[in-house]
Amino acid sequence: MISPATPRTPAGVDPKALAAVRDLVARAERPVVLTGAGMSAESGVPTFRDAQTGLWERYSPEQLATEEAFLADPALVWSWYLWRARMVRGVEPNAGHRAVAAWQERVPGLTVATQNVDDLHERAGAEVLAHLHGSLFAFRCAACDAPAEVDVTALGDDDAPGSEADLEALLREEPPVCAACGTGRIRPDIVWFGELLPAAEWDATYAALDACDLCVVVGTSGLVQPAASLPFVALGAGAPVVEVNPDVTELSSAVTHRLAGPAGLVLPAVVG
Ligand code: BV8
Repeated sequence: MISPATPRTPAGVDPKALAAVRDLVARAERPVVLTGAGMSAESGVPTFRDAQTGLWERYSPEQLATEEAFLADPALVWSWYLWRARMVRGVEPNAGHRAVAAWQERVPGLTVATQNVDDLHERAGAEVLAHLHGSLFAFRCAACDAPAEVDVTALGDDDAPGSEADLEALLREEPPVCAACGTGRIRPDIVWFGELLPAAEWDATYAALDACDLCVVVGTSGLVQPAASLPFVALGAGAPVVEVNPDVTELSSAVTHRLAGPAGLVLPAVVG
């Protein structure tokens, strides 16, 4: 007879590893959940590994997510970010986001730090300590750094946010001129490749990992530095590190337990 407390083991996940991780979760008082693009994949937000779709397929994120690209073609980069922001507004948090929020509700000492620039953790009810790479919904002046308000839902035609027609409408958008200095262009408050991560977010995440009693890393390929090195802070502090990812990654050989499945299935089974 399976007790109701025993969750079904998601396909591909080692039952023994799942049981060990459930035990660690039950005992953790200061867990840290580190998330990457795979956390939002089941919500319909493409990861960086996914091939770009539609009009974007001829560009790579590494090309567009740079200051050089923005200076070379402000309208192209600006419309890519507006389109992504509107696309995120058109999707919902998944069961993985909801499981993290439920866990934090149960264990207030739980910290969430994410590489993701979407707001799906927050929309699932979780409090996020750090967006290590910024947010699709924050903007600032490229010249004077003054923060700027941009209502992404007001832009584009009334086509479905994130659709091709929506994108076509946005492609004609030029980034606005800064109202504070009158010269700079408004850019996303996002960390582009070649740019430093925000020191406060980095320091807070580092400190949380140095003091944690469990680290769960979800949906990251572990390729982009310096965020990819963060799980090693937890390992160095003697905490177990659990990876939730259907694929083997740069981190897989170093973690304590690997749960080889999608966040939306594995996290509810882990958090229970
Ligand atoms: C820095 C915001 C230094 C943008 C992002 C040359 C010049 C300068 C720097 C470098 C250089 N060469 C290398 C570097 C360092 C560079 C870097 O690491 N490059 C990589 C490509 C090698 N890093 C930087 O540039 C960083 N800054 O180094 O500054 C410096 C020093 C001095 C002076 C000045 C500067 C800045 C890096 C931040 C870049 N910005 N995001 C935007 O979003 O538009 S990074 C971006 O890519 C994401 O935020 C994320 O961090 C990363 C993608 O990684 P993942 O999140 O892991 O996503 P990915 O698609 O890779 O993987 C998804 C995973 O999910 C997969 O494993 C998949 O299996 C899994 N998955 C899929 N489905 C699911 C799932 N998992 C669970 N459930 C599922 N359902």
